[in-house]
Amino acid sequence: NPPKPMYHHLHLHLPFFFFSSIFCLLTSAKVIAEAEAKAAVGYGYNIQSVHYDSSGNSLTANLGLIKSSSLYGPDIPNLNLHASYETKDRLRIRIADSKKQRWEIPQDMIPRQTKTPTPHHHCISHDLFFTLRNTTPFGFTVARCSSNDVIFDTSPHSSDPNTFLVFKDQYIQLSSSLPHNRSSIFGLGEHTKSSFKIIPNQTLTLWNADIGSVNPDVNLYGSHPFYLDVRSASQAGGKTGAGTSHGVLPLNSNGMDITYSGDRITYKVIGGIVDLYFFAGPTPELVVEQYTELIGRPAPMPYWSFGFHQCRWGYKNVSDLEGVVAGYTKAGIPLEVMWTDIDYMDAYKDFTLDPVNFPLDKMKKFVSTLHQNGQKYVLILDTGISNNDNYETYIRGKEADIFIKRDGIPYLGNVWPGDVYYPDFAHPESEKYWANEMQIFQKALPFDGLWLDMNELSNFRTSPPTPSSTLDDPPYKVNNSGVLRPINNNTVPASALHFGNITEYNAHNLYGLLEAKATSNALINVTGKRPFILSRSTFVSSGKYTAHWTGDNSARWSDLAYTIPGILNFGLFGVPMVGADICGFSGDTTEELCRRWIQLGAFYPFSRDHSEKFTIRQELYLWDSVAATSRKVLGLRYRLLPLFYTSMYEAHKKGTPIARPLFFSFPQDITTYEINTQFLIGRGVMVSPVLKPGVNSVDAYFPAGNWFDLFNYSKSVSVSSGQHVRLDAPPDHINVHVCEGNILALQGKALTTQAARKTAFELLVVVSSNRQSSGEVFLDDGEEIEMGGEGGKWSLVRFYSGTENGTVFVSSKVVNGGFALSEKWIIDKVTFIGLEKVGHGLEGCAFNITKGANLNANSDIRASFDSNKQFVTVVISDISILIGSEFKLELKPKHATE
Ligand code: MIG
Repeated sequence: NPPKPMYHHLHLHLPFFFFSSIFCLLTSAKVIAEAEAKAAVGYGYNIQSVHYDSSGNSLTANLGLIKSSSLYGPDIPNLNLHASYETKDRLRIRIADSKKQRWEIPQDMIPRQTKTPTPHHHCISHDLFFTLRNTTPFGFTVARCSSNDVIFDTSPHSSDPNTFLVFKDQYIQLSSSLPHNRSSIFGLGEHTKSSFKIIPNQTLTLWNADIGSVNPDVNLYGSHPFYLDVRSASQAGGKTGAGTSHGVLPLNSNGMDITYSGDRITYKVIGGIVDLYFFAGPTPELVVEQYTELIGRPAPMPYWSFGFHQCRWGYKNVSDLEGVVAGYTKAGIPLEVMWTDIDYMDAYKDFTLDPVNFPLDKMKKFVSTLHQNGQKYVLILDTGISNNDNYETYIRGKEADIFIKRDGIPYLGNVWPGDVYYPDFAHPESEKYWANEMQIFQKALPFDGLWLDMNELSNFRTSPPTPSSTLDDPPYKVNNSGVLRPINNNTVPASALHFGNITEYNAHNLYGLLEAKATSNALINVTGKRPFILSRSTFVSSGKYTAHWTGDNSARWSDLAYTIPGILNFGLFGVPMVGADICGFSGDTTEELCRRWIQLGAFYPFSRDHSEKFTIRQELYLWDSVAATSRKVLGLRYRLLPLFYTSMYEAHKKGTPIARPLFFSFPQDITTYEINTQFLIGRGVMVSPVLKPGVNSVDAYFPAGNWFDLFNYSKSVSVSSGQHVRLDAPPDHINVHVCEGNILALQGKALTTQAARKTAFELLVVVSSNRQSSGEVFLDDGEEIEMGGEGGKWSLVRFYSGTENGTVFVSSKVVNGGFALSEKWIIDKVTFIGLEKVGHGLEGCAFNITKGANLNANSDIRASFDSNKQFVTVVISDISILIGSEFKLELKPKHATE
């Protein structure tokens, strides 16, 4: 065994970096001999020189290769490492070839916010510190000043070359140890997972592919190399409190395998550079805020898109569509948006209509009727443009010369229309082309949103590799679809070229992002409204442009459960508007599965029923029990629309997901890190679905506090510390609870969001004995391009509740009241729940509005006990308070009962 290396820290003049040197007799010869005995992937690098920037913000080191190895191609001999504090919460470590420019995601594809850094003082304005270790080979660590907790540690194990930095043209390896048992990591998608927390001993592959999400653990449609690391309290007397969180993003678009063992994470990437960003947190919420500050905040979604959507592959014709819409109306189930899949097209050509089954005149009438009824219409677009000389969209594309090329000519793929060419969204002219096609079609048929499918890119043809190219068949093979399929399998070959000679090899994972970006810009230009786009393929920053659904799941109970980790992951990735095909895509669903699925799906941020052609029909009105439960759960969803929409606003401003893991609100409760079957909407509404057949109860985890059933306020769960509780979940019921400390602005049930928005607000004040309750509501017209932008027409109202001199109150602060006042929105009901019996047993209490006006003279007040006689509910109804002006309402005890 080699002697243990000893480190000593050398304090430099600029105090924020430590520089450590190895101090031992370990000979490099011995290390190399051992490495050779293993797979000789690489021998690492040594530090040759270090330069500190005078501002104290950054450090540059020159690295030299110790010895070359031949596996996966020649090593790059000289590297340049640059570590810098970009903001007070963000550290960046970039390692690149010091001689030659390599592929990096261009700024115009993903604009990174680059501020001129102001001098940062190590461990004063920053909580992260970077240490370069002058070992053989070299390594670096990132640690937290406040606790000394090491969050990333690339120190090589001299006997294990798999821990060394390797940097070749088509193979980059970077490895960090992680503290055993103290680090819970989330993210690294897109994969179908039964566990939200990433389980040790697996390889997570990122290479966008048209692989159904029914397949667990393999690479799917999108790539997000970001992870969130939530630490449990350190045992060894350290200062890390449970829930202390940070984020790590290797910003790289190339294919990669990420292996995770529990105490080590290793990236094996087939191109680009090392461009690592660390986000200091220290709460999960702050990590996502800092991450989306870098990559861009989520796009606002139109208000209507929070309504319920119905889709199916295989609708036969316009009367089939009309029948579905009528079915919903007749059953009294909300339907906001009707969709058409590829069936509407003429021979699967984008921007065309099947003249027989979906003729223009009938479609126009259909869409105009939807619009008259306050409903919307969304249609699908596939990426491949049919190679057909009579097809104008193709002719214009050919003339604009914007198709992806290979060997100097447009590359011919094959998808639904047969042979196709793919628009190159890296081409500066492609957006104009795309917008023009959209404009022509929009004029003919005023659709409200677009669904972008097959953009991985999907190709029914697998073209043979070009023999001379190392791109089509790289030396290191990522674990494509779990079976080492060639990267060219069913996609555009890696040797194909985008504008500016960008290879498909490098830009493959970016296609869906670039298409969504072009589509978003085009829609804004064409409609002048806030766009709604649903994209299957995504990458880092896609949330700036699009919503996402988890793709082709199956009508099985396992897939119902997978949807929760899937949706929570996209929240972390900055794509908060996300859902899964309700009732299951492939395979025949059942009444029971569909019933349980709509109970859960009613609370997905994006709520859409969708199914595959040739499966049985699964519209919600088809079974009486599904219809009944749909009315109930979608009824609650529509009452909660202001919460969904206000959460959208929060996501847009700060990146905070709409559907959140429990640990976002309860980071110190380490049990929440393991929860895969429940989630929160916003801060305090918890959804605990049934995910198994034949059961009438659910074991739900409740973090400490008082929780109230949102369907029936008098049913409560109180736990003084986190606890699993068995709840009744009869066939028609899903458990949805609100936690003490929250104030929700609810509206009335309705069949469309437009109708729901015309109802008065109910303020639900969930009183807390140990803290103030609060909440907020954001209101605008739901479709202006900006959300909460300067000069926009919007309102934001915050609510507070607490106790003053034994009197419970609720009051508001209005940030911007004009819009709400112009809409004359009122609160006609204030409900207090969770009042403690003692002191507030308030039969016969009174209320008083001490600020703001009650426009109604006939107000009513009633108090009641909950079913355990533990809490009191007080309902003040028939009041009329303008939501856009500040008010204060006090509850006056007359005499306590019991
Ligand atoms: O090759 O358009 O994920 O939602 O129904 C299948 C037909 C293409 C895949 C999508 C799915 C959609 C289907 N599409």
